[in-house]
Amino acid sequence: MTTRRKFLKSSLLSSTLLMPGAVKKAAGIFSEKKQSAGEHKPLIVSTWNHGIAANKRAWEILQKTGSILDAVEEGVKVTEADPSSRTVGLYGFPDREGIVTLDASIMKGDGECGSVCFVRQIKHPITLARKVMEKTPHVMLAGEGARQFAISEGMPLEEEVLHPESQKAYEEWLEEAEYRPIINIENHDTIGMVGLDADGNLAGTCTTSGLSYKMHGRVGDSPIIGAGLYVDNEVGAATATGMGETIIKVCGSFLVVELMRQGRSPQEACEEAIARLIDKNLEDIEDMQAGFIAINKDGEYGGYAVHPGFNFAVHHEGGNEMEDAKSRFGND
Ligand code: SD4
Repeated sequence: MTTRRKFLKSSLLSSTLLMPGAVKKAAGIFSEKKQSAGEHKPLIVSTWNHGIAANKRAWEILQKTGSILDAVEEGVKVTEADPSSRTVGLYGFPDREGIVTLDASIMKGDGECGSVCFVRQIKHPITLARKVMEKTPHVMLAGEGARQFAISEGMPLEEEVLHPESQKAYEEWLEEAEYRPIINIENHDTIGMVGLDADGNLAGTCTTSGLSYKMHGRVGDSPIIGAGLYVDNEVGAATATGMGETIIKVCGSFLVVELMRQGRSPQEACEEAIARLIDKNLEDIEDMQAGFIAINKDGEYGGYAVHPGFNFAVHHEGGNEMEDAKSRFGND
């Protein structure tokens, strides 16, 4: 007997067989594979000015190992270890209690992913996130559990001392202790990186010390798969920066990838996701920055933000350059 489920399946199959390729692509039914292994043009894109140094390192690793996963991990480690970064890694600004807590995520195009959040004393949270992905049956570890896992993996714990600049800024902030996250002004710049290798494999990373002077325990979008980062080998990859709460509300990076699956270019997908994000966050929009970057399998990329000020670094075979993102507001 033909069950209803079987009937639906066979009628869907026969109707999709009759659809022209372009219609199927627009309907998100399949992604056309134009290129095969070895034919893709490698590309690495990452957020903000620190993206240049991170991309450079990622590109070197890609040339050396051929692994896009190694590349995006090693690339953002440059920023995590940079003593001049107040926004990524242990030299970042602290939370309200004067403690630096870190969030990070990593994802491969086959859907494997790992993340850590609210973690202390770890110099390279991105490496810890990769260990969660590769060595545990879980996707995400938080706080003390993440730290214990790091210890069990032989990762050294760093001393909890604020960088002198962070200490000074924190003491100044304590005078009023007013929580006013104005992201471009506080220059609170997460690094998100997405990359494509010559075989068409994608990977991405995202790592941050989160919003400065956040509530102790606050976790942003960066370690949340689908919000701060999403990667799908069938389509492309996206990552986010800015006010994490607004990004989480729209599953931002997942949204960008799904829009590309439906046929949008990376640029169009970022613009549409920002429009959705603005729509869902109208009350806070004046003081709130958020931005996305995205790449697809064809080696196209895009970036877009709510307000001006967001930029990203693009590394392809021709070089490594900064681009200013267009934004929804402030263009007149
Ligand atoms: C967060 N998205 O924790 C991060 C902060 C950030 O540029 O990206 N700033 O919400």
